[in-house]
Amino acid sequence: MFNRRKFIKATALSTALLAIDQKSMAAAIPTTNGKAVNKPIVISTWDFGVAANAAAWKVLKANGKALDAVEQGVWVPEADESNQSVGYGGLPDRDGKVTLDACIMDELGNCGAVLALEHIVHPISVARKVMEKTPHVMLAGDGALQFALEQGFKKENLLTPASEKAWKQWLKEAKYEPVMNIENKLYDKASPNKLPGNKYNHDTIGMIAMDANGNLSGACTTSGMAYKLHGRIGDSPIIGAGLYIDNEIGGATSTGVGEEVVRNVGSFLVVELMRQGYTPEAACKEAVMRIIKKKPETAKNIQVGFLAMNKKGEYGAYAIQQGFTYAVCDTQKQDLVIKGKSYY
Ligand code: SD4
Repeated sequence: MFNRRKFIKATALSTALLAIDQKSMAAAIPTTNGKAVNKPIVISTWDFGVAANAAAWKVLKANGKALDAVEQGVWVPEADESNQSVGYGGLPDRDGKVTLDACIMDELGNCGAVLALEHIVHPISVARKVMEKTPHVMLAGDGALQFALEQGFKKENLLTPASEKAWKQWLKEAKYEPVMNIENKLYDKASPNKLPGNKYNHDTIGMIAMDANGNLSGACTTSGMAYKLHGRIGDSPIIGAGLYIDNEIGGATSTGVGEEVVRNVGSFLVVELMRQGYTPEAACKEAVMRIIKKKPETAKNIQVGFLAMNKKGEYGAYAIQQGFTYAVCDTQKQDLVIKGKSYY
């Protein structure tokens, strides 16, 4: 039956589509249901995602694979010593050791992870080797380091003078509980909990890319929560928690207090919600609401943010606290930073 409202909506949509410029039309390939797919595209957590996306974009625009894009994208913050929450220069645990967590997942559901890896600047590449060269998914601690060295990675000191100084300052009070992801609420105020000399308290990079062939991959890498207990693992290297990719549906990644993400298997949840028809932002919001519902008092003082993309190249995010940003790079715009919506 003819439905007038649907017809008007459809006409408006075609007019809007016509308005898309030539450049983006070249990249927009219609799907079977007639909707244009926004690809290639890469998104990643926080402002520092812009530089990471730029490196990933080089791969994507040359028709490279999403898997290579996400690996090379997150190399940027991993190697950036001014970034004290990822890779080289990351803040150490309470024993002064920089221990890194990372995972990677491709369009076939292959994945690899390293947990509490020390001395290697690019844990994401070790995670990729675990995925490609072993029958396993995760390697931890000394075993992960041994494997990395066998694969030819160089052993380096990751504790920079700035991070060592911040740790020594922290040791003066050395509260048993590490200061968790308190974000802008406490962090921006002159608070006794403020971590000294530390621009990035905790921020993990999570990245999701879709290449020109429409295949998705993701990467997630972090030095984890500053001054954590030695051996503590967060959500970032856990497939399903810090990252999840399903090439039929989309991908999701997380940042914030890893324990709460693990408890709710956050990224898997977001992807499953998208499977049920949720938009990326609505799926992220629902995953955040689960955390808040289970622990309303805890949630008031912590940050968790989810970022997701579906197979149409639509994306969205949602966080508990304000201040969560993410970076987007597609054919339209290469350095977009978006403020994620939040509960508080
Ligand atoms: C962790 N989720 O280790 C990481 C830290 C982080 O933004 O993402 N902070 O729990």
